[in-house]
Amino acid sequence: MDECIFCRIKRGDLPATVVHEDDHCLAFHDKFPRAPTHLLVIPKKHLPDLNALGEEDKALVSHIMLTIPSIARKQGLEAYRMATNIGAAAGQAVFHLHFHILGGGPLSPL
Ligand code: DGP
Repeated sequence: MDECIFCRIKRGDLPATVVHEDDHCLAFHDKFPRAPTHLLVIPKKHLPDLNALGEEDKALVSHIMLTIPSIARKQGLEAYRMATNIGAAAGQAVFHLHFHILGGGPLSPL
């Protein structure tokens, strides 16, 4: 976990443009944006991906799902896509659960 890029951002050891922080999650701009606005929302708790969630994380997930629309609204996003990759074959490169928020312009269809 010491080496996890997103844990390092969470601790302030790596710079990031943070747009939201609370007790449970952090949102910041993606370093390699693939949309005019590309944010990442992470739980502060280190979880490798969605599959790692347990019953004990119900409140955390609920909090993040309720926080994402608020973050998007504050960023002026009327339309946006939220996505999470699970596993390298699906494109996951950072193994700390994160939700991409993509918007600010037309998105290609999935
Ligand atoms: P994924 O492929 O779903 O694991 O997405 C990981 C995202 O993390 C990818 O869009 C690029 C972004 N990323 C990688 N390293 C950094 C970093 O050091 N800072 C920030 N802000 N984003 C990063």
